[in-house]
This record gives sequence, structure tokens and C-alpha cells, in this order.
Amino acid sequence: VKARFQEEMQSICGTEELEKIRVAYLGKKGLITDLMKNLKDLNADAKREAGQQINQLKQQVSEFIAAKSSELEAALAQARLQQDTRYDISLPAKPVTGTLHPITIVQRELEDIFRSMGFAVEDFKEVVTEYDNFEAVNIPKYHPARDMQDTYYLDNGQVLKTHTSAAQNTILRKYGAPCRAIFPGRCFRNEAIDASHENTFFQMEGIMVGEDISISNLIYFMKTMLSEVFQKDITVRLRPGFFPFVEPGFELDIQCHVCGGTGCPTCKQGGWIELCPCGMIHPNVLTMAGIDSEKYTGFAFGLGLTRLAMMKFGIRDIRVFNSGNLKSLEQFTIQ
Ligand code: FA5
Repeated sequence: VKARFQEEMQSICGTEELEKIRVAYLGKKGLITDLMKNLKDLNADAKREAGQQINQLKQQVSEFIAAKSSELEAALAQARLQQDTRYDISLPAKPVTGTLHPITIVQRELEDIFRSMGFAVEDFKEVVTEYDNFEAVNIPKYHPARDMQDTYYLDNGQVLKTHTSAAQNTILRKYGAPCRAIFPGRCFRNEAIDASHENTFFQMEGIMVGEDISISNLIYFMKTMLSEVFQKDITVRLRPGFFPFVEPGFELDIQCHVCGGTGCPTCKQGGWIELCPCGMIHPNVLTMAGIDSEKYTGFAFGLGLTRLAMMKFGIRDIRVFNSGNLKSLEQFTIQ
């Protein structure tokens, strides 16, 4: 049967013929099906051996037919394409005209600034384990700090990343100490949406670990970065802030880049704008990433990238970013 099948397959050149052969061998009244039916006349031992052989044959024939079928279909598609005069597949493509999303613009600008200061740029997943999002950054199970971020839990036990700090453990493990890295990313929180809160927004995390890293390093890097972004000297101040993964923790404010601190609508007349939570990495976080917390210290910050893009471009409503409204989104470019 096998020899006959192989001989017949050699002359096949169309899908209809192939189908006929399939029916002739594998169909209800096909040769191989017949062989199976005849098994009942054999004794137990012979039945077992013949059964195995027939099954093997059936598998080989099925595989061969499937391979031949895809080969014929590919040839047919190619032939159709060549005959079709509506398309000229040899024409060069038209250049794509589009614009970068305002958040992408700011993200790339920040990446360039930090790269020039020796920071590695890293990417991370959006679906993460509870361990990475919470435990690894010193927020144990049932700790009240979990309520600070309304979390989307998935059926498989994982979560949508609520903050870029979820990547800290992986990145600290990857580089060890000393290291400096930034990792921008999309974050998700189950928030009531308004002009300044989205359920999907971007942050950019930064870490620097070394033997003598202190708060003054943190202030220096933040000032340098912000002065580049706003293209002028930016004054910053630190206020105490609580985050379980830093000690001490701060809220970094900038003196309003529009009015220079005298008060205007952008800073709600206060002269200062809250921009970036930060602090010295908690020893527990270093230890959990396998870094000697007696020898090394480090800072971390979690910049609200979406909010920074709003400030840079004077966008008053955060909902514009995810609106898909091209008229609004196309007007931003880097000066
Ligand atoms: C955090 O997420 C901390 N992981 C930041 C951090 C990192 C602190 C490292 C210390 C060290 P917070 O929840 O405050 O912190 O969010 C940080 C920033 O993300 C905010 O300042 C804000 O700019 C932005 N952000 C938070 N929630 C939203 C939201 N719903 N829409 C838009 N931006 C948001």
C-alpha cells in the first residue's frame, strides 16, 4: 500500500487530485481504513503487530498529504498574485508619514539625557507577578500600603503593573552593584478618570546604586534632567514622602516652569509643582535583589512621565493621550 501511495503521489499536481488520493487511502472506504477493518480476522499477536504498522502508515500518509497540500496552496497563491494586475508588487513603498505620540517624544528625550549620564535604558513586562509588583519592593501581603495603588488583578494571579518599581528587583539582579539604569513603562491602576488621572499612564523609574550614593546625587541628577527637559535652570525642593521601598522617602517638587514661582494657573498659584516621588532605596529591597546593603546604597525615583509630558506641552487634560484624536496628538514635536 505504501509503495503504491508513493508512486501515485509523484504525479499529483493539483489540489483536487490530492483530495481524491486522500479519500482513496484515508476515507471511509479507503485502503488504509479497509486494512484496519481486516484486523479483526487476525489472532491477538498478529493483530497488535499489524495494528501498529497500519497506524504508522496512516500517520505517514496523513503527514505527506498535509505537506503536499500546503505546498500546492502556496504555489497557487503565488500564481494568483502574479496574474493579478491590480497590484504591482515590484513598486517601491510610499514613505510612511506620521508623528510620534507626545509621551514617546518625552520618553525618548529623557532616555537620551540619562544615556548621556551613563544610565542603561531597560524595558519591562506590563503583566507582572504580585511578588515583583509588591513583595520585592518591600510591600508584604496584607500590608496597608497595597491600598495606595488600586490594582487590576488577573485571573491567573498576576497583576497589571501598577508602577515601574515592579521592575526594580529584576533590574537590580541583572546589573548587581554598582549600577545605574532607567526603565520607562506603562502602568495601570483602577482609578476614577479625570483631567489628571488615567487608568493607563506612563512612569519612568530610575535607580543608581554604588558605594557612596547619597541624596545629593539624587538631587543633582533630577535637576540636570529637568533643566534639559525644560531647557532652563530648574529649582527643586524635597518634602518628606512615604513609600515602603525607600527610606528616607521624598516628594520632589519643581519651582513652576511657567511663572518661576510667583504663582499662576499651571501651579494652582502655589509656585511649586509636585513631580517625582523618590528616595534612598530601602535596605530590604537591595537585600531581596541579592545586593549587600551594608556596603551599597542607592537612590530611586518614579517620575510621572505622562504628567511631565502634560507640563512640557501645556496639555491640560490627560485624557487626550489615550483618545486617539490625531488632530490633538499630531501637533507636538521636539523643538
Ligand atoms: C509610585 O508609583 C512609586 N512607585 C514611585 C517611586 C519610585 C517612589 C521610586 C520612590 C522611589 P506614585 O503612586 O505617587 O508613586 O506615582 C508616581 C507618579 O506617577 C505620580 O507622581 C504621578 O505623576 C504618576 N501617576 C500616578 N497615578 C497616576 C494616574 N492615575 N494618572 C497619571 N499619572 C499618575
